[in-house]
Amino acid sequence: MTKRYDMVIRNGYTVTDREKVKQDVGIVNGKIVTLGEIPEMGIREIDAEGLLILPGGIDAHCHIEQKSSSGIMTADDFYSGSVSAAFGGTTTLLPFAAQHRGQTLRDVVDDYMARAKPKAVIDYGFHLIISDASDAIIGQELPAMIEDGITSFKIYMTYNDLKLSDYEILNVLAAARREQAMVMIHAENHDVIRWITDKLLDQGCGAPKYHAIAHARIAEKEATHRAISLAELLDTPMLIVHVSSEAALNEIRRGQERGLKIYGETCPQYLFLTIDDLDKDGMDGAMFCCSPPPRDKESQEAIWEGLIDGSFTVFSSDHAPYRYDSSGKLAAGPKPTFDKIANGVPGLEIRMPLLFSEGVMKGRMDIHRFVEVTSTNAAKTYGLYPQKGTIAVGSDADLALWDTEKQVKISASALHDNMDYTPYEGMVATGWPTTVISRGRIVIENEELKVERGSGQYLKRARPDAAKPLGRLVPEMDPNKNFDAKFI
Ligand code: DUC
Ligand code: ZN
Ligand code: ZN
Repeated sequence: MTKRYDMVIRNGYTVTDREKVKQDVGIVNGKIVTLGEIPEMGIREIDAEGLLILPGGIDAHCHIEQKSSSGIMTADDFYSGSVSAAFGGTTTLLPFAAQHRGQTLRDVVDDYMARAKPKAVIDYGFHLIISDASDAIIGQELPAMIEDGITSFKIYMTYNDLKLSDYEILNVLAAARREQAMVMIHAENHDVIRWITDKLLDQGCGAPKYHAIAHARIAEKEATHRAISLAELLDTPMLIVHVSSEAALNEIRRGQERGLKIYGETCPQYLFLTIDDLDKDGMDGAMFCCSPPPRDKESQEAIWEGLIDGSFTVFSSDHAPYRYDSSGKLAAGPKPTFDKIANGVPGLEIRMPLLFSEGVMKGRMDIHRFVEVTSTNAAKTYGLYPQKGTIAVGSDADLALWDTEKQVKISASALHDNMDYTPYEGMVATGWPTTVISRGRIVIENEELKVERGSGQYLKRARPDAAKPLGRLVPEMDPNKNFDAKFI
């Protein structure tokens, strides 16, 4: 007798952003086709007794096989990166396809596609990083990329080789509004950072901890305020990435309170690390240098609050893995000044388990909110919902079966990325995904990888609803009536 289901998962509780239900999950051809009681047997039967069945995570901000603007390659390629993500319960990756000035967007995307296709073990899409905002790029190339399913892109307000001027940002926002793409922005004031850096170096203050002084909170707050103002002028939705401080978070809240489509993202490093980590012996603080930097205990609390109260939309890893050796953090020499240390920390694999452990298991965060910030909202924000990000009939069978009692001591040697350290060494996570399923394929089981290289699929994304402008602006400015009119 032919079996109707490829897989049936029984005896577990499914958990979405809305509800927790004891029900079976029936899967055919990689899709969820039945939820409820399933009398028939599946070709593959999974017993989820005692486990929670969550949507697979979506990591919407990670740097994989990406060369930094100073030419340093991340330690993870699409194989090690995707394997590591899967071991931590993530089933979809949205890394960056990063344009270096002078490159066409088409070349950039082709290049990243060619790297990812033979290696990724879970599904993936790309955001673009746009460093060249010339008319040709913004006017012609970008619309073609959006049409091809890359419906979000990141721009920078800092870094010499990436930074756009406010004028250029406005051009980019106008294009995003027209094309209904989501703009992600790295909001730090470049000149503030540069000025403080120069003063610190003049005084001989080059140790890693000064990275956090140079990347002052005020630089993040000012740029966040300015970015939101520019988005408000053009009525364009915008997502502020990797928010580290209460001051920047409050700017986001104020924008949201004014009814703007402003979204915020935060990351594990702002919940679990502080500036004290950058002040470790010798150069060890380099392992914790990322931008914006981890702040203090009070900032951690404020960031937790924003995650719990709904101010943040997504929780991403910002995995930017540079090894603690001459290929990565110490590429500029054995004792570089802080401004020469590659920015970034790894976090693909620990992103969900640490938040689950410290948030859900310790009673700070509701499990539905956990699902929302680690999966559902990313799908909605980036045009993947309801294919990804939920457990529903018709959705991809991307699932993580969590054992809430499993304890794991985090260590670099046990993680599956290609790093030689983890900033979270020694932390103990309670709760870990033990079986991870992507499009009905078992990816991780019994602590083993079960799929082949290159079995992940590229995701052509829709234009996100979240990227639709509010459409409430005066279309043309009448200077005699309203000198403050907004327009495009
Ligand atoms: N910005 C990122 O998004 N990731 C790593 C470093 C940075 O500045
Ligand atoms: Zn950034
Ligand atoms: Zn990043």
